[in-house]
Amino acid sequence: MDGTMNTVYLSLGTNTGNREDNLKTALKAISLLPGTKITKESSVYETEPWGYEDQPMFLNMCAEIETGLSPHALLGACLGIEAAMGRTRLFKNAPRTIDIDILLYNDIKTDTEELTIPHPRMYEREFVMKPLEDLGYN
Ligand code: PH2
Ligand code: MG
Ligand code: MG
Repeated sequence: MDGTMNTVYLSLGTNTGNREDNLKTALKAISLLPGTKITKESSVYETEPWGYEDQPMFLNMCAEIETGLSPHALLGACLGIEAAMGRTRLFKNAPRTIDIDILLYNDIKTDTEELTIPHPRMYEREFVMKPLEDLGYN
């Protein structure tokens, strides 16, 4: 980290356990990451499961953060928070305590095996685009 701050948009989703608490716990953990602060939070939306439909309703929201972490460091941090919150990955689109996805990172484009920015499916997902609008993105 060299002191440069970057503007990042994150998507959060949860559909098991106490979903409100899961969002709060995840936001708190994000705010405690090195060189990171949360600058905007969207409203929280209850949404129908997309992709794999036979599972509980989600709560979704987006957050804008300022961070000195690189895209890959931030990805590692988000996966670490997911794991610490008990996230398991039984199958694609399975129910989860928390999913934290990097949507946008400044205006960079990157496409590696671990990380694609902008998030490749964000524009087709109402549960992402609606909360993102709350943050002034359009
Ligand atoms: N996340 C998915 C797949 N389907 N559906 C809703 N409603 N909300 C999500 O966050 C979500 C989903 C994959 O990450
Ligand atoms: Mg996701
Ligand atoms: Mg994810």
